[in-house]
Amino acid sequence: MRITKEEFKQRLARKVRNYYEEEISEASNAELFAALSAIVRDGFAPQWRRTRISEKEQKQKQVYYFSIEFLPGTLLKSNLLNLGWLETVSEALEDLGLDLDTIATAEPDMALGNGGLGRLAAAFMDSLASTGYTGNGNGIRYKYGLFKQKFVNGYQKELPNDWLKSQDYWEVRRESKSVLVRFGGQVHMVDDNGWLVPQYEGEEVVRAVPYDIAIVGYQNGLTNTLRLWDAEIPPEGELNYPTIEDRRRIEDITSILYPDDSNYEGRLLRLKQEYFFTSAGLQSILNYYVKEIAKHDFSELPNYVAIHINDTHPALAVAEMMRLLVDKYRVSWDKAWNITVKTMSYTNHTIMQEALEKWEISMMSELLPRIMQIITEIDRRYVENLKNKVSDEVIERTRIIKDGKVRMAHLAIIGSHSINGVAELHTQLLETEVLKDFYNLYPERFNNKTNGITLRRWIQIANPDLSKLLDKTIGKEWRANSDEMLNFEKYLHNSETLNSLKKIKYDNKVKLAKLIKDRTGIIVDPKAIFDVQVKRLHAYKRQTLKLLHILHLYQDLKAGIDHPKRVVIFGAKAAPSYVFAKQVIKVINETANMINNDPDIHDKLKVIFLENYDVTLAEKIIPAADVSEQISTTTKEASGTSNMKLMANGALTVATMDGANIEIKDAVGEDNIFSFGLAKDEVYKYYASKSYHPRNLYENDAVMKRAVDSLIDGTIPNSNSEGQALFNNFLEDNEQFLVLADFSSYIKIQNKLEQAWAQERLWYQMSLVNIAHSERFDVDKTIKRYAKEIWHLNQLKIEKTK
Ligand code: Z16
Repeated sequence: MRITKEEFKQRLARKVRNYYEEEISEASNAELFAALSAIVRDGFAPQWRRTRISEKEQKQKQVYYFSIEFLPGTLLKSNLLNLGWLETVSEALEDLGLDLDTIATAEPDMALGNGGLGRLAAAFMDSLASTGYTGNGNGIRYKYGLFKQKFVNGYQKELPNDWLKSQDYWEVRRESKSVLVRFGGQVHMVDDNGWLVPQYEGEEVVRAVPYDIAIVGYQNGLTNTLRLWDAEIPPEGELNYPTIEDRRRIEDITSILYPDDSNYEGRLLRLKQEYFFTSAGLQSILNYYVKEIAKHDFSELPNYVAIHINDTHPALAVAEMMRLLVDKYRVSWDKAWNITVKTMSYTNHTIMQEALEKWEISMMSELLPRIMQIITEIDRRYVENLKNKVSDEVIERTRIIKDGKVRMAHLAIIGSHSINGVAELHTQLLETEVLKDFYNLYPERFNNKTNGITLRRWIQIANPDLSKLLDKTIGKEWRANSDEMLNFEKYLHNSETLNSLKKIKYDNKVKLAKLIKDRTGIIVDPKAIFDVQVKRLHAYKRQTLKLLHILHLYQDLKAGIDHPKRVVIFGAKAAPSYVFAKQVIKVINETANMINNDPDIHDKLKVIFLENYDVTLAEKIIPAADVSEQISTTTKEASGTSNMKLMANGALTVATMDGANIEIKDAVGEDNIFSFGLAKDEVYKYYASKSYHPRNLYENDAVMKRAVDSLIDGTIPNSNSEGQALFNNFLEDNEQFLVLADFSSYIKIQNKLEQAWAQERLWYQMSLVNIAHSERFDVDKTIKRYAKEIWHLNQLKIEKTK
């Protein structure tokens, strides 16, 4: 549905009058946002309804993406873009003396995720709709999103993120679709006409109420649904006279997002959350199937429904599906198992041991007695089936239950027909190292799906000037079809284009410099190299290596050795309980303070650690980056996705050959990336032979020693104990992230980068190549592979709106 400027202005005036009895000129920014978002909702409502009707008519197979995190950020501009209204609305507002970007600041950032995994889930939602598939999200409507980060004396402090305070403008509560989820109590199996069915006693009943969020496809008339569940007291009759305590316990289930990225916490409440949204989602899928598709013939289920398990948090879906099929719908175990495996697929996002979920049997039996029985039976049959086919060792290594614990990854693998990693190297490591027993058992289940990013958000919305340059050079087609971006490479020797690229980057840097000034009071020179590392704070991501480089540069400058001007920009939240990560934050903040205030340094080097890195802040930092730091210990970063966003915005990557960095290098060629560090085999050799002795490196390298010593010799003020902690960590025998092993290689590549920076034309040529080849990481390509190779979906036939 197209809109004209005049129509829009009329609608806006009407909304503001209806809602607030005001004229546009009197409305506050928050009021303007409320009115504008209402107009957008009215805009997609007809196509949301039409999509739902078409689904019922065409009965196409649908995917349900189960994820404990979704991290969409803000939706106003992305909905405007996807409706095809962005330009018109932006210009109309300008006519009225208003500014869309200002109005957009009133929208709270929907931070229902920690980092890469949650952001990927949100990108997949946007992409499923934009590529024309019917895909549904299934997750949790957390009352509090990921904490807001503040620095107090250089220490991280966490504040609650009360994003619903101002109401959510995009969600629709659908009480009629509520279901009940049961926890605890006792279960007895009783005979009912020859079928053993569970009888529950003393369990707690929770009402799951869905809130649906529209996911508007990119100018294609399709709108999908992201369904987030809220936990509430069940209606009268289910629970007699709930006390305040009962109410609190139930509402707690969807109260907070666990703030750990790639780290597992064995809390009961987390297990409750996992079962809550998994059970609610499956019940609502089966309700729909019974009503709209095939009554009680479940053998057809895999032809209509694909369920994706995003990491192991929703892995209970395997057992819950069995429970519903066997107990509720009375399908035989073998048939139900066959249906379950054909329906489920699973993505692994990490090889880090500490991230793997293992729930105590005792905890699971108490909270989910029937589910624990079912898992025990799945495990028993798994062992039984493999007896005499493979060695007992393989069975013990792969079975679900081991040492009193339920291994969730094993449940997901055994219960799914597809298991994928998120980058080529990661999948290869799953097959040959981490999951090699499973790979030998089920080689056909394993496949790779390299992650992607939505170029709609990261180029079209975040970098409008770059978008216009692409339009001008290669035409507008790239906005719908990213293959076209490869044509940008034809402009490699076009001076005008290279100059435009330089100007666009400079303008974006000026804007970011203003933000930095406003938030920190620090003035940075937009002509300096903007060197960016934005991601969660984690030892394996090695913000520490960047810190050592900063200390090295500082010491060089103090000693009269010159370097080009550089502004190092960090954005990173640490999990609140992650002590080492918080120590790193403190040391970086104190180092920044020291350098930024040292008159000898002037503005040769600045270190800026921006508070509260989230999607909204990413949209401001990434378009202004010259350098992208992707320096994880090789083998540890499953994929990474900030690497892709930065590349798409023309930043040059400094990269270890880890995760998707390898594929970035493949795409741009080795001359257009700065790669360094240990290779995968060298890392594994160190691990296998336990022969990494960082103290030897430190004693024999004066440059390294100088940088590392500055952590403990009083150079950096106010961080003695934290500096000492980092120092001890670096020098620990067999330190697992190999920071010092990569130090000199890192310094060398940074020197090479400085030389490239001095050759301006060359730099922007490299930048241009990176932009052109970011098409390889367009999430639409990733989603099409999932749709074709894992979910077996067909596109919904829907009329494109005029
Ligand atoms: C997460 O964000 C990731 C892995 C994980 O086990 C848990 C969480 Cl919350 C990240 C990976 O670290 C990152 O490499 C990857 O790009 C991202 O998931 C999406 O696949």
